[in-house]
Amino acid sequence: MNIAIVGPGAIGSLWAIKLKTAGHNVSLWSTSSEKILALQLGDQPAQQFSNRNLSEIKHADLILVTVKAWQVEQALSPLIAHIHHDTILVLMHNGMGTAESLQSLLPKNPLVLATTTHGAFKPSKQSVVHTGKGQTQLGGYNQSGSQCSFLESVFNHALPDTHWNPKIDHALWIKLAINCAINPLTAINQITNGQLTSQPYPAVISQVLDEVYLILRAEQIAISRDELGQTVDHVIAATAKNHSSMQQDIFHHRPSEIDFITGYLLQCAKSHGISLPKNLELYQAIKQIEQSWNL
Ligand code: KPL
Repeated sequence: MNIAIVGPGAIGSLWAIKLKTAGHNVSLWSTSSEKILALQLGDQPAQQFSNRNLSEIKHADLILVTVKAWQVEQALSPLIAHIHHDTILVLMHNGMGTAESLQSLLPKNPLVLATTTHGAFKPSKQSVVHTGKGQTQLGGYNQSGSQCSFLESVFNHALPDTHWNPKIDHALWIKLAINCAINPLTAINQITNGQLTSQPYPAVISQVLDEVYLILRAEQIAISRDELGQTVDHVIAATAKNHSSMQQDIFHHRPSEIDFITGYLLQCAKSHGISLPKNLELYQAIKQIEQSWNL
């Protein structure tokens, strides 16, 4: 397939290398103005990719968008006029809420949503490290996207385990719940995920999840409150040494994904007429930190 990766950060670069190694024609669209970019996974030989080539965008069968949620519109708007209406768009990022706006920008294109637990790290512009093997789930957002289940074998062949999930909204909501519990607290307190098991955090996480659970129920996401707590505990244990993405963004004074994580949850809560005071407090604390950089 002709595949373009928009936003070759750590996860995008990992997929670029894996899909190219699997035999696809992979190009990149990054902010760098260089026409050719080299990427190297671990100690494997570097691979060369065409970069910012509009002809590759025009002929792409699939565009994998791996920028952060808040960058999706900005990254795709210069490309919209060049994207063929049959090109499949796959969104892979933390948080929710971007599919709605992308659907209105490209109403005819098949739209697929993805969530991954693979860990990747980019120590330099050229090199990528696969820090943790995980799972990827894909599922259709619109009707034509729902007909793209063949992508399971394309993605799984390049980087297992990948599954097609006809109920991708369920997987995305559970990932959102995990991010609501872990990301703001680790960012505000500048701690690792594992430090959330020390006092006073377990009680705060419990309050956050009680509120998230109200919205999961309102959205008819089938999971019990106990299972939700166990899922979050499991992720904290499995990623104990990690710094969450929001912890790193706040540390480096980069805009965080808060509007697409806790912000998205609060918007849904509002539409259901439900108030979530603990999540609102965490949302406002992150916003306050971000605003303090501009003072
Ligand atoms: O998705 C993550 C993130 O950091 O954004 C978790 C699962 C919390 C792992 O750190």
